[in-house]
Formats: sequence, C-alpha cells, structure tokens
Amino acid sequence: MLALYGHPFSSYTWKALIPLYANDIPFEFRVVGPDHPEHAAVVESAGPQGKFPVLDDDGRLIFEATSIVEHIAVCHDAYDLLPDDRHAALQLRMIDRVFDNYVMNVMQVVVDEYLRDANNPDLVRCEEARTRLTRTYRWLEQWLATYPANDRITLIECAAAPSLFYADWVHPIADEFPRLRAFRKHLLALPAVKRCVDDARPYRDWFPLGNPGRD
Ligand SMILES: N[C@@H](CCC(=O)N[C@@H](CS)C(=O)NCC(=O)O)C(=O)O
Repeated sequence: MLALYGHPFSSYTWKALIPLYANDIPFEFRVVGPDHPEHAAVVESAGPQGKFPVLDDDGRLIFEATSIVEHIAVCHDAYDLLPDDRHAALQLRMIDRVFDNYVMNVMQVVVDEYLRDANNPDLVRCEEARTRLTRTYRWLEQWLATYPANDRITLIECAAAPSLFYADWVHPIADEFPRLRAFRKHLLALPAVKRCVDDARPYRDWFPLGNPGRD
C-alpha cells in the first residue's frame, strides 16, 4: 500500500505525483495541512527538516522528491523514469539537480521573500534570484537543443514540470528562450502534469506574488 503525503499546490509534491500518475500506480493522497495534524506528524518524523512530499511504502518512509521518484522507478517497475544503464542514468540525475538547485530553489527565494512580507520583500535578494534564474534559463535553452522532444516521463520531466511551471510565474521565461518556453508548454500538456496543474487550481490565490491568471 502506497500513501503520499503532500499538498496539491506544492511544487515538490507534484514532482512525486507525476511519476505515480504517469505509471498508473494506485496510492492514497494524504494532504498535509491544518485539517490533518496526523499527516503533518508523519512528515515531521520522516526527514531532518519536516518537508514534504513523503512517500509511505508499506510503512517505509521515503523523503526527498528525487528519492521518491527513484524509489518508484526501482520498487514499482516504472522503467521509463530512470534508465537501467548506470551511465545513462547519471545524465538524468545531473539534469534533475539543475532543475532543483538552479530553478526550483532559486524561484523559492523570491516566493519566500513575499511569504515573509508581501508588502516589503527584500528587492535586492529578489533581483539576485531573478538574475540567477535568467542565467539558468539561458543554460537550459542550450541544453534543450540536445534533448529530443518526446512524451516520455523520466526523472527529468518530473523535476522540470513543477520547477518551470512556478519559475515562470515568478520570473517569466523571455522570448529569447523559445525552446524553453516550448518545453514548458509541452510539459504542461502531458496528462500526468495537467492533472497536477488542474488539482492545484483552487489554491492559486495562495501564490504569494499573486495569482497570475494564466496556465
Ligand atoms: N528538497 C526537498 C524540498 C521539499 C520542500 O521544500 N517542500 C516544501 C513544499 S513544496 C515544504 O515542505 N514546505 C514546508 C516546510 O518547509 O516546512 C525535496 O526535494 O523534497
């Protein structure tokens, strides 16, 4: 029996939901929030910082979204997520780090500033983060020239979809990056991703920079 602890509006929760949906793996979704202190307690107990998502696989708790994707690949026969070839898998893991460390977590700097004080965010920190995002967008634009378009969902798509979805809300991907804009559009059209986007719609007004009213 699988259960996923997370929240429908949480970017890292999407990263764990996408491989479950894409591979039709049954699971119970346990929302982390004030209505379910028992869910929050499990999350608190799982990892060092009490972050979600957390996957419960028959009593075994797995935290960190990347580790959850890898767990699903290995323990639930979701072969497309990561190639068996250890050398080929290295490349996917490296790009996964790019999306977490240089898109998602940089975007989060701006989000955190607005969560701290929406009327008085530290604009210097925000500008630094936006500059870093532009630099990553430029790198991804070049990388995409080598990444063949396809409808498969691998660790890369699991990481890319939520990070590009929200990063574009924080710092829109400019016209000078057409491949990256097209990749984001392609990702949002994948059924497993679309399901995450749709399930999160009721929470859009929670976005600390304001509901962008698109996507
Ligand atoms: N490195 C973690 C990051 C997870 C993360 O930042 N989760 C956010 C939700 S998207 C969270 O738990 N926020 C609540 C908190 O930090 O207490 C992962 O990959 O799973």
